[in-house]
Amino acid sequence: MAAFEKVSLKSAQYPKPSGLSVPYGTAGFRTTATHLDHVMFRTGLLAALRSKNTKSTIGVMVTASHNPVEDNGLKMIDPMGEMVAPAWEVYATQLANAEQEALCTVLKEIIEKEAINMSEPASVFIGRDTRPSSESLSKAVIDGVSCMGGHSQDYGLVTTPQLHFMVLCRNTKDGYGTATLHGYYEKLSKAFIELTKNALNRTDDQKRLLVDGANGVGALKLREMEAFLKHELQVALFNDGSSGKLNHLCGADYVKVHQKAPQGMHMGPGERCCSFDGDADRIIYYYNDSAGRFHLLDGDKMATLISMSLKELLTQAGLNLQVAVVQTAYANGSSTRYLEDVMKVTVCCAKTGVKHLHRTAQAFDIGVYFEANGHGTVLFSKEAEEKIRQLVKHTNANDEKKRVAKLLASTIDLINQAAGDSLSDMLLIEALLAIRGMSIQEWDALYTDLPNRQLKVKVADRRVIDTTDAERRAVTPAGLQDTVDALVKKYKQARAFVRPSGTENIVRVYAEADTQEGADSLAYEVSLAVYRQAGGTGEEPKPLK
Ligand code: 16G
Ligand code: MG
Repeated sequence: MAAFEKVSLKSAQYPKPSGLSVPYGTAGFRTTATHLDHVMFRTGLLAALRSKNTKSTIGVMVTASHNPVEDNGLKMIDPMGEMVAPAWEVYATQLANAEQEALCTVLKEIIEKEAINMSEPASVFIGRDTRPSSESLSKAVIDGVSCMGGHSQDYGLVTTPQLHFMVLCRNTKDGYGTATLHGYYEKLSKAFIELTKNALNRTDDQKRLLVDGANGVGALKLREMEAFLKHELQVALFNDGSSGKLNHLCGADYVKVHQKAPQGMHMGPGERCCSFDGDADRIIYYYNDSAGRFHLLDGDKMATLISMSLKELLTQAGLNLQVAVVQTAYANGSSTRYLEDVMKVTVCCAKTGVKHLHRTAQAFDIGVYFEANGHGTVLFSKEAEEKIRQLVKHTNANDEKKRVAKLLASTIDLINQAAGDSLSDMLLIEALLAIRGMSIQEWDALYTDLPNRQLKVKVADRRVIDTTDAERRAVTPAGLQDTVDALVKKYKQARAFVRPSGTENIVRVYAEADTQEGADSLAYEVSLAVYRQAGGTGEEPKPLK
C-alpha cells in the first residue's frame, strides 16, 4: 500500500531515539521538547486513522500546559470535543514507542483491530501553544496526517479549549457554533453581554478584573477577545508573554501550589484577580484583603458559585432539572459539606483527570465538574437544554420566567461544554458575580476551606499502590490503608489519601484537618507510612517546619 511506503520513508526524518519510551499519560504525551519529533509525526498518523475510524474530524493540540517552557507534549481530541477514547490512548503509546522497523506493523495491527476502512477521508484540526518548540512539532503532526492521506487544518496559536471547541463545532450537525476563532469569540461575548445586561448599575470598578496570562497563549487570545466584549469587562492583563517566561513564577498552577500571587501582578486590596495556565484550560481566582492577606478561590469555589446560581435560576424558572457537582478526592472537605448540606446538591467523586470528571458529569441533567486545581466546566444534557430553550420560546410563560429562561440559555451559550476553558470560565464567573451583585469577598465567604497539605513521596515503583473509591482508599500494599485510617483518627475533621501520580513518577499524599499544624502533621505521618510500606526511595520524609 502506497501509504505505508510513504510512512516508512517519512518516518526516517523523525527517528525515535533508541531506548526512549513515553506513555500517553493522564493528559496526553508530555516530556522534554527535544524528545518529541517522532511522537508528533506518529500521532499525526494515528489521528488520521482515528478520523477514518470515526468518520469525523479529530483534534491534535501541541502543548505541555503548565509544565516548564522546555517541555512539550500533545493531546488528541475526539469528535465531540472530548479526550480521546481510552483504547486509542493505548494505541498512541504503542505507536509512539515502536522501534523504527516495527512502525508499519503496529500501524497495520491498529487498522486491523479497529477494522478501519482506509479509503475513508481523514480530517485533523491542529493547534499549538506559544512554546518555541511548538511550531516545528505541529509541522511533524501535519506531516503524519498527510502521510496517511489525511487533510489537516492548522489553527496555529490557539488555547487548548479553543481547539476542543473547533472540533465539537465541526462534528455537530445542530450548530454548536462556528469552527473559527471569530465564531468562538462572537458566541461567548454575545452570551456574556446578554447576561451582564441583567446586572444593573455596574460600576467600572466592578467591571475591572486583573488577569495573569501565565505568559502563554491565553494572554494572546484574551487580547483578541477583548474587542468583542464591548467594555463590559475591563481587563488589566499581566504576564502577557511580551517579556516573561511561560509559567515561570506565574500561572494558575503556580498560584494554586504556592498559595500566593504570581509575580508581576500589581494587586490593590480587594481587587478581583485570576490566573490562567499555559494553555488556558485552567483558571484560579484570588484577592488580597485589606490586611494584605492572600485569599485563593479554587475550582471548588467556582463549582459552588456556578451550581448555586444555576440551581436558583432553575427554581425561578420553574424547571425541574437536577444539578450535580462532580469533584475529585482533592476537593476541600468544606466545599463538599457546603454543597451537600447547605445547597442540597448531589455531589459525586470521580478519579483525578478531566476525562473521568467529564464522563461522570454526563450522567446528569446538568453536571458541574471542577478539579480543585481549576479545570472544569458545565455539561447540559440534550433534554435539559431543550427544556430551557423551549421555555424561552414559550409565549404563555409569564415574563419573569421567560427572563430567567433567557438567562439560563445565555449561560449555556457562554460555557464551553467541550472542555474546561479559562476564557469561558472567567466570563461565566464574572457574569454570575455581576448578576448576583456579589463581591469576591462575599463569594469567598460562602464557606472556609479546611487547612490542607499536599506532599510527594518518591518510591521505587508507584504501581504498588492501587486505589479504589475514586482514589480515596488504597487497596494495596496490604495494611497501608489501615495505617492511614489510624492516623486520620488522631486529628479533628481530618481526611487523608494517597494515590500514584498519573503524570510524575511519585506518590501523592493529601491531608486536611481543622488546623494547618494538624494538616501538616497528618500529611507528614501519612508520607512516612507510604515511604515505609510502599517502597520509598531516597531520604525518609521529614516533619514540616
Ligand atoms: C493532568 C490532568 C489534570 C489532573 C492532573 C493530575 C487533564 C487534562 N489534565 O494534568 O486534570 O489534575 O493530571 O496529575 O486531564 P497527577 O496524576 O500527577 O496528580
Ligand atoms: Mg492546562
